[in-house]
Amino acid sequence: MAFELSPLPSAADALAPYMSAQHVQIHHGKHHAKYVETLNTLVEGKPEANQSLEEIIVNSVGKDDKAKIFNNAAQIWNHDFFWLSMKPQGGGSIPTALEQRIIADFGSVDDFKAKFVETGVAQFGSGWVWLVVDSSGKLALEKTGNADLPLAHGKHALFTCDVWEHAYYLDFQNRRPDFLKNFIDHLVNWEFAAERLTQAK
Ligand code: MN3
Repeated sequence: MAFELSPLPSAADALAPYMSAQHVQIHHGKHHAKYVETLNTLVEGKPEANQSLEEIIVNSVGKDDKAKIFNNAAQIWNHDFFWLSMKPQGGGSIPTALEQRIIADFGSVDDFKAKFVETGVAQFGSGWVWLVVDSSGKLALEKTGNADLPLAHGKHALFTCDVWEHAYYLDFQNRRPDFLKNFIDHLVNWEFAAERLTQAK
């Protein structure tokens, strides 16, 4: 049983003009697909071939001899989650239950958005920025390096944004802050995040 590249939740041009079709095609069809291809090579004939991505991630995190398997499995999970974290006509109004939690934990929606951009900019080098439910049950913004993800540390994510350079260079060149602001204002799928919040333990 081989891992497969998950299809995009909407057409490659559906996020334009905020994320170009050319970017989506390369990011999904080349970068994301490559992690799937590599993981299938790495797990061939091994117990991991019959495990879910989540099982592989949890079982391989922090193990030096499993680093390649962790990195590729985690990057598949991260990208699957990233595509689900965006939608056409994204951004905009936030479902009430989630908005109330954001206001309670960040002060205001504007403060939350500013902190999201700040957190993504603060990730030095490749990584991801996440809205998570932390161990005390509060919403928190977190950054992770390279392939690392909240799931590997027992945390529940509501959405993510890719801050690897390949995620923004084609549309935004070196302007990571502009890419992050564009994501939170025009791309983020608040309904998906609100649904994830209802699934938090
Ligand atoms: Mn990426």
